[in-house]
Amino acid sequence: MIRRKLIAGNWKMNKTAADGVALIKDITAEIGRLGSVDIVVCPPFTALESAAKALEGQSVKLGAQNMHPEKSGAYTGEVSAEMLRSLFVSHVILGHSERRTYFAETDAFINKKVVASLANQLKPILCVGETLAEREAGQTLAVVQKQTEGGLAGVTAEQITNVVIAYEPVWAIGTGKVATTAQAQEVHAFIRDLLTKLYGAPLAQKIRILYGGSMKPSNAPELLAEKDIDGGLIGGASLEARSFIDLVKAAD
Ligand code: 3PY
Repeated sequence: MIRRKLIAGNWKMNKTAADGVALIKDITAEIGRLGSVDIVVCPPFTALESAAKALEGQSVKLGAQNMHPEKSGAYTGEVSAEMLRSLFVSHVILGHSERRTYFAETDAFINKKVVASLANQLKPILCVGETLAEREAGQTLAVVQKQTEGGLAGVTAEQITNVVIAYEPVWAIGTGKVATTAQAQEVHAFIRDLLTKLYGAPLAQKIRILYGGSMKPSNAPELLAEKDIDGGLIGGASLEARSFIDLVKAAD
């Protein structure tokens, strides 16, 4: 089963709207129509509208970094799936470890967002991953299982191929430390097995599992060569056109 590789840039809290447009122009000038890799950029909310305009007619897709599960209401500072759809957003990162850690997001809350995103035709990029303490305590697979099953509760077989999973070991995020290829592949294969148990092999083989955590052009080719690593969720290296383009090319 051939899965198209997906490279998604998580800009986090970086780039004004104008900076975002400039970066998108540099990226699309070189790889806007690359046919063999799916590409998503995820700017902050404030840059989504201008990013959507800059992406018109391009094959690069637009993602958001978060959303609230409710449709509307008294949720100061939050943004709904419908609001994202109105800006031509197609993907949304959910359950990133920074949201789990700094904003105390639980699996149950993340699951509500996953369900709401799918109900609104958004493709969730569900992030899972263990902390260093959990890895050292031998809990990696148990943590990843709990987060994956928790995040996917209620997601149907009809919906599951619209979900992207991102395995992001927390100890590799923003630290410059990368999981070895073997460490990453072990967890990706474990997630694929779990998806097989939950949804059956034919569907599990279609689901993309990205690696995230200090992925950059120098380590990408080795990681992307692994059988269950279907792309990357890219932090720092997505903020600069050259490194993001090189990552996309590594996935080509
Ligand atoms: C990183 O690589 O730093 C990320 O957190 C990607 O989401």
